[in-house]
Amino acid sequence: MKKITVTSPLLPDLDEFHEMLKEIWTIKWVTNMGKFHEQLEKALAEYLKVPYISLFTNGTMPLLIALKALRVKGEVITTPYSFVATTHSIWWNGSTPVFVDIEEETCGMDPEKIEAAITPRTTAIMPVHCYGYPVKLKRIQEIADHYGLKVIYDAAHAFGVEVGGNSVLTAGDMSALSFHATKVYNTLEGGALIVHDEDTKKNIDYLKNFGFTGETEVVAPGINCKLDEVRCAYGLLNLKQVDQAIANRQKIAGLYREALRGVPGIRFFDDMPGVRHNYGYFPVFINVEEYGMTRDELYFKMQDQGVFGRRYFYPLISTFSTYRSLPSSALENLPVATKIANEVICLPMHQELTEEDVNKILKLIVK
Ligand code: T4K
Repeated sequence: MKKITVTSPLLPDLDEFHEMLKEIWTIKWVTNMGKFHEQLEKALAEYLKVPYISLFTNGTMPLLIALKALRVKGEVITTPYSFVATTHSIWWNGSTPVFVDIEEETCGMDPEKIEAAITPRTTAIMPVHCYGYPVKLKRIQEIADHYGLKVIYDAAHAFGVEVGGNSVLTAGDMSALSFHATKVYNTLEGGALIVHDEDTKKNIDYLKNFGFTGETEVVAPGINCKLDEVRCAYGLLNLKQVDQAIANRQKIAGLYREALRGVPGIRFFDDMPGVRHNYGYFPVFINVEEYGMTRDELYFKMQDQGVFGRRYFYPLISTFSTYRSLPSSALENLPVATKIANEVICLPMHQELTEEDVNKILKLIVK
């Protein structure tokens, strides 16, 4: 039986990649901000319509480096409905995560829950553009400005997402991207931090390279999270085909929506007005009473037939042992996130899915 997985990596043409590898082998400059690193930063800044970008070895380290660079301490308000790396970055920074609930319409942090979570120790907010759906940027910024808080967006899912023609990545103080193999755009492993000015970019570049500003000068206790030349070359090639990949994904989203609209007990997201989506994920939410089957019954029934969706994001981060004793992890504080985590299945969604695959998946869902 053919296995249909939730995602499949976008891979560059092997011959073209080989040509670039030959060049790297000739030059023998394989890491530490070489030619392809410089080219990829430039190309991505242009593609993403952002002024300054710094590449990283994955999408977790830019979150941590953002917290360090902005000297965030104390408590950081965040969402329990995400990949665990979001909260882990706060923990690694030595800060306390404070969870607030999400809103059903985007699965992002509910801005109206933020103020009640602010204490004298609060210094920052870390929302997530979950599935690439932008959170309420304006409202979050208003609250942050009012209370003097930093905003670091976990934009791991938001590659290429635009609101009103502007990149969603320019919101807040900094935004972190993931270029993991499972993402719309990937460099195998990789990531980036988007910042607003040259000085901050310089600082971030120092921090990701041990704090070195030159051969003999170290200005800060930096760490090593650089992206090597091989992955930068791979990333340059993938950038050429990411628009086509997004277009293919958009077509699949259209097929899913057409077939699932009106099916009792199945909810899904439509495009948001004025937003350029990247179709990274296609979550559906199962209402057991109306659908007549639990989320897990459907999830495992699909697996039995070779269809491997994923329950992103179940369980909630706030239920993991490291975090469950935090006061903000209390279930009554997170009713919407708890409900959504029990309803969600991300259906297979990637550039290579065929109509036949999609029909097979839909047959299992639409009774
Ligand atoms: N913030 C958010 C909101 C995130 O979602 C993530 C990562 C991060 C921060 C941190 O960014 P990174 O430091 O990871 O760059 C995956 C990814 O590993 C993770 O990057 C991602 N979020 C998360 C949502 O999903 P898993 O444990 O579900 O991956 P895995 O290995 O089970 O793969 C899922 C499916 O993808 C497989 O069933 C098949 C397919 N696959 C996967 C890989 C690795 C392939 O076909 N080929 C592959 O090479 O976490």
